[in-house]
Amino acid sequence: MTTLNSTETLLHKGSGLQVVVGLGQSGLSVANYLTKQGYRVAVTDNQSQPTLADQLPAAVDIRQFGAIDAELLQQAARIIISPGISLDTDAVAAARRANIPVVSDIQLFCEACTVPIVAITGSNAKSTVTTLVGQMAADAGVNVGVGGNIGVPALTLLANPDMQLAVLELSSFQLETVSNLGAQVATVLNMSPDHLDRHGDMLGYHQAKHRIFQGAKSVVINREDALTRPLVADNLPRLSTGIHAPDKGHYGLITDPEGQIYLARGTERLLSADKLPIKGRHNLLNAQAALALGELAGLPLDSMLNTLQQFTGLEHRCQYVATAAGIDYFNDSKGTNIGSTMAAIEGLGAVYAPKDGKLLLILGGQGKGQQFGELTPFINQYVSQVLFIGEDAKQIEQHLRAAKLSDEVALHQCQTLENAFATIQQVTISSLSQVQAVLLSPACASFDQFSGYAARGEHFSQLVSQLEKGI
Ligand code: UMA
Ligand code: ADP
Repeated sequence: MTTLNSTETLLHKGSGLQVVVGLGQSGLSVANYLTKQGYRVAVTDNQSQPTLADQLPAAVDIRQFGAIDAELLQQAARIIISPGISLDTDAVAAARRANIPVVSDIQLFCEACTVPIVAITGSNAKSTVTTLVGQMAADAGVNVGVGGNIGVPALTLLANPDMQLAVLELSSFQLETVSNLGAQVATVLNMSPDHLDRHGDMLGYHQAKHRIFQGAKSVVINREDALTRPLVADNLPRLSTGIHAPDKGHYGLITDPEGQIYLARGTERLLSADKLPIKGRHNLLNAQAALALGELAGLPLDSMLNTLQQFTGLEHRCQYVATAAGIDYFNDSKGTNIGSTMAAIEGLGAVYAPKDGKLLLILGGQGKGQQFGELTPFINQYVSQVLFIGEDAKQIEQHLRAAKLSDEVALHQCQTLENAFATIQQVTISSLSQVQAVLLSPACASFDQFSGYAARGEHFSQLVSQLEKGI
């Protein structure tokens, strides 16, 4: 570890010291990228021994771990902040007050990237649509890089010299420090409350998300959600998606007299919905978004329609796990905000509730400042039992009760997933419960009890398999 003395400080300021704040995946990619560019790079992280420290290039000789080093930040020519770290963190806020530029890895990426970018954000469906567009491009023979919030730091895509197209999933955390992204096509897929603890309120969250449109050459808009509409010039090429019959050239759904639903472009029926392996109304919107983004990125329609017929969806997103004692179990651990949980309840409710079956919903974790009362109408319609787990369980129960929850919905405080499974056994032993499906869709982050949503989903699946085996 090195600390800077005052002479070094001057030297570094003059030569443009780049300070990387946070040594997770993105921080490591930034350190690698900037040292290769010949910059002097320093890294600081709250943890005293970040696990990725031994992967840092040797050229990074300033490593301040154990706290984010405010003095080091004051000596930066530029700060590259990791998405998990708030701009309000004391040391970062002080550096901003001193007019030191603070950017994300995505800013470095868009400044260096020479190929068209498909930029995707939204409260939900980002990973699904990003993966789909990436697959559509690959199936069409395009050398495509897929990265960003999806778990592949964007800068690592630049290692591919043959890349022809970059498809980026972007979070509000990554976007809040990005200017002039200049995407070939950009979209905000949908907007529902999320990360309000970081952005303060819906306005702050909306402003961060809409930075994705800066410098965009074309846009995709969700007609069902006014908050996705960008403030851009009227003559900017645009395509829209929605659940109703579309205008000429736009995407939507057409229902024939027999009730069969089709993905449509204008009056043209493209594909019958039952040909899509991914199910539910929300996935019909996701498929349209991928088609519209692909079209504006120059991908051929026929090839994209073939991809859609092969795409089976991602793990932990309303994923069927197993049937135990006649009850179907679904893992929607990636349902980490109320918008995604609404979509999951509606999607499964449409399948189970008409058969007189009611859903059992497992909810809870870290609530991120959301208003859980907004879930109540969906719960009243489709759910008979709610089991709460995690840090904010009590608060979530209070929100539901305060929002006209039906007396017919039973509530259980369980704290952990293990306890929830004990409760499931007690509840479902009675035939009166009518529960036909159990849905883990927590509407919350998982970090109070798990290393992430994937670990939470895997734990859920393990508990289901124990139930199946009667353990
Ligand atoms: N750290 C601090 N101080 C803090 C918070 C974190 O020092 O106050 C340090 C931690 O000790 C750790 C490092 O910062 O060493 C972690 O950085 P990070 O949280 O930014 O995580 P990365 O590993 O860099 O991963 C990030 C994204 N993480 C977040 O936005 C929280 C990943 O998205 C993304 O895949 C990755 O960059 C590559 O681009 C994950 C995510 O949870 C999947 N995203 C959120 C979401 O989808 O809801 C936005
Ligand atoms: P993200 O990357 O934005 O978190 P994912 O594709 O991983 O998006 O899906 C996250 C959650 O959102 C899943 O639980 C999924 O069931 C739900 N979801 C998928 N598509 C939509 C949609 N169009 N609207 C609302 N929720 C959705």
